[in-house]
Amino acid sequence: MPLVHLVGAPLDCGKRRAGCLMGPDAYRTAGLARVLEDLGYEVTDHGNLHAAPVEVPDGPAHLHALGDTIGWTTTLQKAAKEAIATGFPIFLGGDHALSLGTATGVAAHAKTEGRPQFILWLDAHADFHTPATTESGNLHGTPLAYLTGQPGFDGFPPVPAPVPMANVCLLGLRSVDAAERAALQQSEVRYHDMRQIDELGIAAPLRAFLNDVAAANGALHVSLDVDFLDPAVAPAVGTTVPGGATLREAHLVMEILHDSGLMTSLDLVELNPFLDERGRTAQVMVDLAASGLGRRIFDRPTRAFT
Ligand code: NNH
Ligand code: MN
Ligand code: MN
Ligand code: MN
Repeated sequence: MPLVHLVGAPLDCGKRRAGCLMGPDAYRTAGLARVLEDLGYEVTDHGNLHAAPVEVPDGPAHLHALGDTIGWTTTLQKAAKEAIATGFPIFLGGDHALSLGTATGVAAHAKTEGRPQFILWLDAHADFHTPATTESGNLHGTPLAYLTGQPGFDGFPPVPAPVPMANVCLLGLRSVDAAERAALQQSEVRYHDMRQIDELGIAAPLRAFLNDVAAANGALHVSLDVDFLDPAVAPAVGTTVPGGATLREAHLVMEILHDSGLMTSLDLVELNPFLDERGRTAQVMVDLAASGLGRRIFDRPTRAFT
């Protein structure tokens, strides 16, 4: 059993609506460490990090909290690289700008091991803007462009090991801006929107991706945005989009991930406890993490068909 590192990243700079800074403590309150210990893991909680100080660059005026976001990226890239060297890191967000640092940090580690990095992005949104294309100016909408090495991230730390587009898979899409849509359609990124999930089920596209991760002996970073889920099951997020994954679809993804043995790191992002209802979204996210790390209803259900 690998050591699990809980890394609190209470960043709230990736968008304007405040509250994600309470995310790490909501996961702790919902019992994440205990749930993982019950599964047999040794768990180390590293507490909450804070952003490295940076001189605020004169970025384009439309970008929100550029300096803070660069500081967090610097901090998290280093923390991720360190944590993954000795265990399985779970990064407790914080908004999705967190992945600018975590995903590039774990990819840097994979490079030192000579393994290709793969990314599974579970999200209603594509997060494939560059600072030049984002209309909102919210940098939580940009990590996939950064980690794949797209230009335009002036002032950010260089990406030590850009992830090839073909190694990225998005599941759950239902809110994609025009610039992202155009860029995705021209790229080798794999993307599966909710319509495709409705038609194929969620397991088929996931398994196809995991086959490629396994064939390449890849490392797999999974980034789970609360809004991947339907707002009826996960209301505590600033950017709810109806028509999302059901609770069981999300658990099935996490269960298949664990069975695959391929997942090497995990982000839990965009939880805004200020918007939650009696902690239920925090609890859903903790339960999903538990499924991803091996919690099962039964080890071996009775065979359904003979
Ligand atoms: N695409 C929009 C933007 O760039 C929304 C991004 N919001 C998210 N991403 N919650 O997961 O502002
Ligand atoms: Mn390693
Ligand atoms: Mn996101
Ligand atoms: Mn989202």
